[in-house]
Amino acid sequence: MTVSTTYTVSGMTCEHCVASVTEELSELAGVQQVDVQLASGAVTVTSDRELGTDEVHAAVTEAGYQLVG
Ligand SMILES: [Cu+2]
Repeated sequence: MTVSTTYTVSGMTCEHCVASVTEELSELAGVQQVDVQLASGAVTVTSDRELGTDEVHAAVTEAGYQLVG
């Protein structure tokens, strides 16, 4: 199965932020692709399983940003 979920992350201001969020989310088990739109804060994560909001929240927090939706 393939699941794509779009989250909203606040606090990202540049490509370095995008790279940090992408790196942390990519480390979650089963994640295949992470697409970040810097302007809107939309982060789409594609994975081979359903991700828990808690683990996504933890990864975004670890990167230094806020999961707001
Ligand atoms: Cu930045």
